[in-house]
Amino acid sequence: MKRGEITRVTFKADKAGIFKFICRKHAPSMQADFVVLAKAPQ
Ligand SMILES: [Cu+2]
Repeated sequence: MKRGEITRVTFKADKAGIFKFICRKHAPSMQADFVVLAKAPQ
């Protein structure tokens, strides 16, 4: 992804958990967590 641009990405979130993603250019100050919730029981 490029700075300042809106980008669309797709992925398969098939595992619940907290996943860290970082900006390589500004690591370690620019990072975030991506949270995938478990599927609700049906
Ligand atoms: Cu950055």
